[in-house]
Amino acid sequence: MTAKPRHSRRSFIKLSSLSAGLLSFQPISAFVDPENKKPVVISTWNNSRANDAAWEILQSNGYALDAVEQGARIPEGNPKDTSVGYGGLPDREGIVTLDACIMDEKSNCGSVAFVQGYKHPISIARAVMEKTPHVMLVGKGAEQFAQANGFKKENLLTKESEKAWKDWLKKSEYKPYHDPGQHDTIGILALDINGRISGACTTSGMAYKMHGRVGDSPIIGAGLYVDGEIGAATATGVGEEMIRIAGSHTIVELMRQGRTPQQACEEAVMRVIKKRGETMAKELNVAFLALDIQGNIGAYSTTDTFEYTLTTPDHNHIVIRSASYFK
Ligand code: SD4
Repeated sequence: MTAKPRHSRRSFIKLSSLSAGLLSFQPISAFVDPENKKPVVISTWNNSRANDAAWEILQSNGYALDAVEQGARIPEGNPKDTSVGYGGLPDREGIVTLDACIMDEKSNCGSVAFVQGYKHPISIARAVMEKTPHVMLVGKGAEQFAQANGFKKENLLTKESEKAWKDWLKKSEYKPYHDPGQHDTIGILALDINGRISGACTTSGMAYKMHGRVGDSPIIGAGLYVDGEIGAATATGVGEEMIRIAGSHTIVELMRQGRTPQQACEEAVMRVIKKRGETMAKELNVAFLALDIQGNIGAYSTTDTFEYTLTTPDHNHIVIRSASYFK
């Protein structure tokens, strides 16, 4: 009797040809587990470079937590990404304030909010998780902690973002919806070859928000939730709506009750629509991603502008348009 091959040649060919020139992969047999769809990384929007960074860790049998942190750092460091980290659009006073959180399969979690002058809040959040008895630090306290832990303080307002803010000031009109061209907040979920699941979420928040406003992204249960026995969920869009329904936690609990990741995302979006009414919900970009510990994924949004990036042994950094309630 011949043993069933654990790894298909098809996976190998697809992965190596699609990834040529992007990354140097280890032999596929070192990490692919097609029967369990592991490893897998999924992130909000077109975040292929973030998935690349995460995949580099996952493909060498690395830890999902390291993968999501390294993935999240990519848009944080990219000045062209105006929704995250360096280059993020400021609040209405012209100040860039950042929010982030991270969570592992054992429900260890860390979060920072309303942080100014540090490019990588996701790594500060991880340090909060690993080095303090707390889950969340905000504002000056988070900045003091960052400084004490060797994070470099720098100016995050790029010339482009400053100009965009000055243009915005002419009308100073804050619309409670998110312009599709303007968001790339990253929520990133990963399942490693050993079945450990983790997530990270990082943002500069809604452009031109009130000074001091914090959205869903650093709130455990709203912008991100992970349960090592069930799966994980993350969110992007108008954070007030995710907070209102504790969106990411809701999705994980729905999966615990037997919904697929897709069904759970759809139910969470429907809850937002029910609470806000169709007329208002049509203006609100709210999107969820979910991943269960078997490697099944789900994605759903209110409006039809949401995309996500998926990387598995069979799908290398493909950007997929999500299903949505409003077409
Ligand atoms: C927030 N959810 O601060 C974030 C914004 C976002 O893409 O997702 N932007 O509400």
